[in-house]
Amino acid sequence: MALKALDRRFTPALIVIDLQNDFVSGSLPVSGGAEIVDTVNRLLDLPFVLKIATKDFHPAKHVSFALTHDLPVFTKATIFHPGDKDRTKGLEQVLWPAHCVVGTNGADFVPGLNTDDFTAIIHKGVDVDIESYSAFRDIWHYQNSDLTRVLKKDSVTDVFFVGLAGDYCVKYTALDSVHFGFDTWVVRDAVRCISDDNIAWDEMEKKGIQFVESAELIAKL
Ligand code: VGL
Ligand code: ZN
Repeated sequence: MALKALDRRFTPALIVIDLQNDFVSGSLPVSGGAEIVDTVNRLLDLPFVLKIATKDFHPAKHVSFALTHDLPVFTKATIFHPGDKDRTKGLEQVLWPAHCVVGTNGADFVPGLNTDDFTAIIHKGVDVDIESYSAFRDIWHYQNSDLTRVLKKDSVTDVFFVGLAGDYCVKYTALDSVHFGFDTWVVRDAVRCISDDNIAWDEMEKKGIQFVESAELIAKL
């Protein structure tokens, strides 16, 4: 067993989820979001094989915005995929304040984030009528992004997640990372959640996501 552990390929990638102005100081601020930027920068100095960023990147009247439906923010509504002609695959989702609109400052990376070494930037939620929390695929799983291919091309074995928000885009991307066959880690002190409960952590742990602190990772990589 020990030998097997030694033989094991370990090709780590870092994925920085949605460290954008709107999630830190803009229309959908995640409490404590600004605190993780230094930690993320320290992790970006480590020898990850790939350093990938994601951006939430919505058109002005995106389906996930409350104003698109003339409803109050943070209400829940059943959203249907445009290709779902029978209306069987509707999913209940939160309607958000408008955020990360293409071409606005809210969609930009937060100031201070070291963006120099990103090998790819994955944009999500770019179609007006399709919502995507995960950087791998939309909420209905109609379409996959490039992310799996990008990771497999470099034979990535382990994916480490940091960023915002822990209970939405980090969680759903990490769950999909498990689904697509990667050993999946969330760097606990480099993530902040919208809701302050621990439901997201429990759900991730049950589904095979592992947790690590940035200091452990810095000591090991
Ligand atoms: C996110 C809500 C809406 C996130 C994105 O990045 O976690 N949350 N869009
Ligand atoms: Zn969004």
